[in-house]
Amino acid sequence: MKLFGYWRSSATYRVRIALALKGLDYDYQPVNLLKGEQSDAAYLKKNPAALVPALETDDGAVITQSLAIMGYLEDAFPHPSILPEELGARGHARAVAATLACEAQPFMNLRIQKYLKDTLKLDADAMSAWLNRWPGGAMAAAEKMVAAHGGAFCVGDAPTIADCCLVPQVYGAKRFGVDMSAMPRLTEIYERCVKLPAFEKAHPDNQPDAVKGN
Ligand SMILES: N[C@@H](CCC(=O)N[C@@H](CS)C(=O)NCC(=O)O)C(=O)O
Repeated sequence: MKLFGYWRSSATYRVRIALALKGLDYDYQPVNLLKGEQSDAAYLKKNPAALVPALETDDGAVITQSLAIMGYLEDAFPHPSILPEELGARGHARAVAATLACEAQPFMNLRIQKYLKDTLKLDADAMSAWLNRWPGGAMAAAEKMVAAHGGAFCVGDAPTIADCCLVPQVYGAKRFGVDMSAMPRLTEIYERCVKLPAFEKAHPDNQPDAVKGN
Protein backbone atom coordinates (compact mmCIF):
# COMPACT_ATOMS: atom_id res chain seq x y z
CA MET A 1 0.00 0.00 0.00
CA LYS A 2 1.07 3.57 -0.62
CA LEU A 3 0.02 6.38 1.70
CA PHE A 4 0.15 9.85 0.20
CA GLY A 5 0.36 12.36 3.02
CA TYR A 6 2.12 15.17 4.79
CA TRP A 7 3.87 14.92 8.15
CA ARG A 8 1.81 17.62 9.84
CA SER A 9 -1.52 16.80 8.21
CA SER A 10 -3.91 15.72 10.92
CA ALA A 11 -5.98 13.68 8.47
CA THR A 12 -2.85 11.76 7.37
CA TYR A 13 -1.83 11.35 11.02
CA ARG A 14 -5.20 9.63 11.71
CA VAL A 15 -4.53 7.07 9.01
CA ARG A 16 -0.93 6.53 10.15
CA ILE A 17 -2.21 5.72 13.64
CA ALA A 18 -4.76 3.24 12.26
CA LEU A 19 -2.08 1.57 10.12
CA ALA A 20 0.26 1.36 13.11
CA LEU A 21 -2.45 -0.02 15.43
CA LYS A 22 -3.09 -2.72 12.83
CA GLY A 23 0.64 -3.36 12.40
CA LEU A 24 0.48 -2.74 8.64
CA ASP A 25 3.48 -1.76 6.52
CA TYR A 26 3.14 0.84 3.80
CA ASP A 27 5.14 2.98 1.47
CA TYR A 28 4.89 6.62 2.58
CA GLN A 29 4.74 9.15 -0.28
CA PRO A 30 5.13 12.72 0.97
CA VAL A 31 3.00 15.45 -0.61
CA ASN A 32 4.37 18.82 0.47
CA LEU A 33 1.34 20.98 1.26
CA LEU A 34 3.42 24.12 1.79
CA LYS A 35 4.79 23.77 -1.76
CA GLY A 36 1.28 23.18 -3.10
CA GLU A 37 2.00 19.63 -4.28
CA GLN A 38 -1.58 18.64 -3.40
CA SER A 39 -2.58 20.59 -6.54
CA ASP A 40 -0.02 18.98 -8.88
CA ALA A 41 -1.67 17.33 -11.88
CA ALA A 42 -0.29 13.89 -11.01
CA TYR A 43 -1.68 14.07 -7.47
CA LEU A 44 -5.04 15.48 -8.59
CA LYS A 45 -5.52 12.26 -10.55
CA LYS A 46 -5.38 10.45 -7.19
CA ASN A 47 -7.40 12.98 -5.22
CA PRO A 48 -9.33 15.59 -7.23
CA ALA A 49 -10.12 17.39 -3.96
CA ALA A 50 -6.42 18.39 -3.64
CA LEU A 51 -6.27 17.09 -0.08
CA VAL A 52 -4.17 14.49 1.70
CA PRO A 53 -4.32 11.67 2.58
CA ALA A 54 -4.90 9.19 -0.23
CA LEU A 55 -4.27 5.48 0.10
CA GLU A 56 -3.36 3.42 -2.95
CA THR A 57 -4.09 -0.23 -2.30
CA ASP A 58 -2.03 -3.14 -3.63
CA ASP A 59 -4.80 -3.63 -6.26
CA GLY A 60 -4.28 -0.07 -7.49
CA ALA A 61 -7.49 1.38 -6.04
CA VAL A 62 -7.10 4.88 -4.62
CA ILE A 63 -9.15 5.73 -1.55
CA THR A 64 -9.42 9.27 -0.23
CA GLN A 65 -10.95 10.74 2.94
CA SER A 66 -9.33 9.56 6.16
CA LEU A 67 -12.55 8.10 7.61
CA ALA A 68 -13.15 6.11 4.42
CA ILE A 69 -9.52 4.96 4.41
CA MET A 70 -9.80 3.77 8.01
CA GLY A 71 -13.06 2.03 7.08
CA TYR A 72 -11.26 0.29 4.21
CA LEU A 73 -8.43 -0.79 6.52
CA GLU A 74 -10.94 -2.17 9.00
CA ASP A 75 -12.72 -4.13 6.25
CA ALA A 76 -9.53 -5.40 4.62
CA PHE A 77 -7.56 -6.10 7.81
CA PRO A 78 -10.13 -6.63 10.56
CA HIS A 79 -7.66 -7.85 13.22
CA PRO A 80 -6.75 -6.10 15.40
CA SER A 81 -9.88 -4.02 15.14
CA ILE A 82 -10.07 -0.26 15.62
CA LEU A 83 -13.76 -0.51 16.48
CA PRO A 84 -15.31 -1.70 19.75
CA GLU A 85 -17.14 -5.02 19.61
CA GLU A 86 -20.50 -3.95 20.98
CA LEU A 87 -22.67 -2.33 18.31
CA GLY A 88 -23.72 0.70 20.32
CA ALA A 89 -20.11 1.40 21.26
CA ARG A 90 -19.09 0.98 17.60
CA GLY A 91 -21.60 3.61 16.60
CA HIS A 92 -20.42 5.89 19.38
CA ALA A 93 -16.76 5.51 18.37
CA ARG A 94 -17.67 6.42 14.79
CA ALA A 95 -19.68 9.41 16.03
CA VAL A 96 -16.76 10.76 18.09
CA ALA A 97 -14.45 10.21 15.11
CA ALA A 98 -16.83 12.09 12.81
CA THR A 99 -17.25 14.94 15.29
CA LEU A 100 -13.50 15.48 15.31
CA ALA A 101 -12.82 14.78 11.63
CA CYS A 102 -15.89 16.49 10.13
CA GLU A 103 -16.90 19.18 12.65
CA ALA A 104 -13.57 20.28 14.16
CA GLN A 105 -10.62 19.78 11.79
CA PRO A 106 -12.12 21.27 8.58
CA PHE A 107 -12.33 24.69 10.25
CA MET A 108 -8.59 24.74 10.87
CA ASN A 109 -7.42 23.20 7.61
CA LEU A 110 -4.54 24.97 5.84
CA ARG A 111 -6.58 26.44 2.99
CA ILE A 112 -9.26 27.73 5.37
CA GLN A 113 -6.67 29.40 7.58
CA LYS A 114 -4.96 30.89 4.52
CA TYR A 115 -8.26 32.30 3.26
CA LEU A 116 -9.12 33.78 6.64
CA LYS A 117 -5.72 35.44 6.93
CA ASP A 118 -4.91 36.39 3.33
CA THR A 119 -8.35 37.14 1.85
CA LEU A 120 -10.50 38.11 4.81
CA LYS A 121 -7.49 39.69 6.57
CA LEU A 122 -8.34 38.35 10.02
CA ASP A 123 -5.78 39.46 12.59
CA ALA A 124 -4.32 37.21 15.32
CA ASP A 125 -7.17 37.92 17.78
CA ALA A 126 -9.86 37.19 15.19
CA MET A 127 -8.06 33.99 14.14
CA SER A 128 -7.91 32.88 17.76
CA ALA A 129 -11.64 33.61 18.20
CA TRP A 130 -12.40 31.58 15.04
CA LEU A 131 -10.29 28.62 16.16
CA ASN A 132 -11.84 28.56 19.63
CA ARG A 133 -15.38 29.01 18.32
CA TRP A 134 -15.37 26.37 15.55
CA PRO A 135 -12.76 23.64 16.04
CA GLY A 136 -12.81 24.38 19.79
CA GLY A 137 -16.63 24.19 19.87
CA ALA A 138 -16.66 20.79 18.16
CA MET A 139 -13.95 19.54 20.50
CA ALA A 140 -16.03 20.68 23.47
CA ALA A 141 -18.89 18.55 22.11
CA ALA A 142 -16.49 15.60 21.75
CA GLU A 143 -15.39 16.13 25.36
CA LYS A 144 -19.01 15.65 26.47
CA MET A 145 -19.52 12.61 24.20
CA VAL A 146 -16.38 10.95 25.54
CA ALA A 147 -17.03 11.87 29.18
CA ALA A 148 -20.48 10.28 28.94
CA HIS A 149 -18.94 6.98 27.87
CA GLY A 150 -16.00 6.41 30.24
CA GLY A 151 -13.01 4.10 29.85
CA ALA A 152 -9.29 4.63 29.43
CA PHE A 153 -9.72 5.70 25.80
CA CYS A 154 -12.42 7.61 23.94
CA VAL A 155 -14.78 4.65 23.88
CA GLY A 156 -13.82 1.85 26.25
CA ASP A 157 -10.46 0.47 27.28
CA ALA A 158 -8.74 0.03 23.92
CA PRO A 159 -7.85 2.59 21.23
CA THR A 160 -10.43 2.91 18.46
CA ILE A 161 -11.06 5.04 15.39
CA ALA A 162 -12.11 7.79 17.82
CA ASP A 163 -8.62 7.91 19.34
CA CYS A 164 -7.11 7.85 15.82
CA CYS A 165 -8.99 11.12 15.27
CA LEU A 166 -8.53 12.58 18.75
CA VAL A 167 -4.74 12.59 18.92
CA PRO A 168 -4.16 14.52 15.65
CA GLN A 169 -6.94 16.95 16.58
CA VAL A 170 -5.32 17.72 19.94
CA TYR A 171 -1.92 17.97 18.22
CA GLY A 172 -3.40 20.60 15.87
CA ALA A 173 -5.30 22.35 18.66
CA LYS A 174 -2.10 22.73 20.68
CA ARG A 175 -0.26 23.97 17.61
CA PHE A 176 -2.86 26.62 16.83
CA GLY A 177 -3.59 27.65 20.42
CA VAL A 178 -7.11 26.25 20.92
CA ASP A 179 -7.96 26.51 24.62
CA MET A 180 -8.42 22.99 25.98
CA SER A 181 -8.59 23.91 29.67
CA ALA A 182 -12.23 22.78 29.86
CA MET A 183 -11.48 19.44 28.14
CA PRO A 184 -9.89 17.28 30.85
CA ARG A 185 -11.08 13.94 29.41
CA LEU A 186 -9.73 14.64 25.93
CA THR A 187 -6.45 15.86 27.44
CA GLU A 188 -6.10 12.79 29.66
CA ILE A 189 -6.83 10.36 26.81
CA TYR A 190 -4.45 12.22 24.50
CA GLU A 191 -1.65 11.94 27.08
CA ARG A 192 -2.33 8.22 27.47
CA CYS A 193 -2.40 7.57 23.71
CA VAL A 194 0.80 9.40 22.79
CA LYS A 195 2.80 7.13 25.08
CA LEU A 196 1.76 4.03 23.11
CA PRO A 197 4.20 2.73 20.45
CA ALA A 198 1.66 2.87 17.57
CA PHE A 199 0.88 6.52 18.28
CA GLU A 200 4.57 7.31 18.71
CA LYS A 201 5.36 5.73 15.33
CA ALA A 202 2.62 7.79 13.67
CA HIS A 203 3.67 11.11 15.26
CA PRO A 204 4.43 13.89 12.75
CA ASP A 205 7.98 14.34 14.05
CA ASN A 206 8.75 10.71 13.25
CA GLN A 207 7.89 10.92 9.54
CA PRO A 208 10.48 11.03 6.74
CA ASP A 209 9.23 14.44 5.54
CA ALA A 210 9.25 16.05 9.01
CA VAL A 211 11.01 19.40 9.14
CA LYS A 212 13.11 19.49 12.28
CA GLY A 213 12.82 22.43 14.67
CA ASN A 214 9.60 23.62 13.04
N1 LIG B 1 -11.96 15.28 5.17
C1 LIG B 1 -10.63 15.07 4.71
C2 LIG B 1 -9.79 16.25 5.12
C3 LIG B 1 -8.43 16.21 4.49
C4 LIG B 1 -7.66 17.48 4.81
O1 LIG B 1 -8.21 18.48 5.32
N2 LIG B 1 -6.38 17.45 4.47
C5 LIG B 1 -5.56 18.62 4.70
C6 LIG B 1 -4.40 18.29 5.60
S1 LIG B 1 -4.97 17.78 7.18
C7 LIG B 1 -5.00 19.09 3.37
O2 LIG B 1 -4.68 18.30 2.51
N3 LIG B 1 -4.91 20.41 3.20
C8 LIG B 1 -4.39 20.98 2.00
C9 LIG B 1 -4.93 22.34 1.75
O3 LIG B 1 -5.66 22.87 2.59
O4 LIG B 1 -4.59 22.89 0.71
C10 LIG B 1 -10.08 13.77 5.30
O5 LIG B 1 -10.51 13.39 6.39
O6 LIG B 1 -9.24 13.11 4.65
